[in-house]
Amino acid sequence: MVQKFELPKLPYELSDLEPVISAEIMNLHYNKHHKAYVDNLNKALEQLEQAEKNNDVAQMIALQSAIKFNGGGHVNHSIFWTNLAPKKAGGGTPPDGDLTKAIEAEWGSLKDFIEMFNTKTGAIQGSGWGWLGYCKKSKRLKFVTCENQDPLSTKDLIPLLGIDVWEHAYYLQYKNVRADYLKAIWDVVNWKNVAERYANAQKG
Ligand code: MN3
Repeated sequence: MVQKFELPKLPYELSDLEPVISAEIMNLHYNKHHKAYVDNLNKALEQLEQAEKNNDVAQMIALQSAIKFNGGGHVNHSIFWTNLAPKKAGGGTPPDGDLTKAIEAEWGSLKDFIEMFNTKTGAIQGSGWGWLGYCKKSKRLKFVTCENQDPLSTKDLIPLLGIDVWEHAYYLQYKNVRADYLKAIWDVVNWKNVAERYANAQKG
């Protein structure tokens, strides 16, 4: 029997990111959308196990896109929840130390970084994510966008900070104005978590 994946515990209450992200959005996003990625990943992995038992290569290949989509969705959202924090828990407090220096080295200032991040993430056509990642080969920070639920591992980067711009992440509150959601979300970015991820990414 393959290991079942589970919905990770949310590190704060559904209403704690208000007013930036409403409790209603958080409830649907976490309890419905993320839960569905977890359930569908588990289902696809069970089917894969069966296909392997049956030596059914065609079925193994057919399952790859479901595994990529739902596995990516699970991985991405698990990072996203920890990339955010309520204001009272330090959300929005700018980073310091190594991460700040690295951001300044690539983009000049934190303000310029956020402006670049929002412009490029705002321009994603359809559903996707904007990501700050770490490239082990060049030992540098990189910004990339990903379509659908493609995880950052598909770009050979270690994920540090991801912002979900699927409509389910903002539409109930910001309607069609993705730019307003992107402008507001930095008030609940958990830079401490991003800095920890950066420190870990540089190790080993
Ligand atoms: Mn989402």
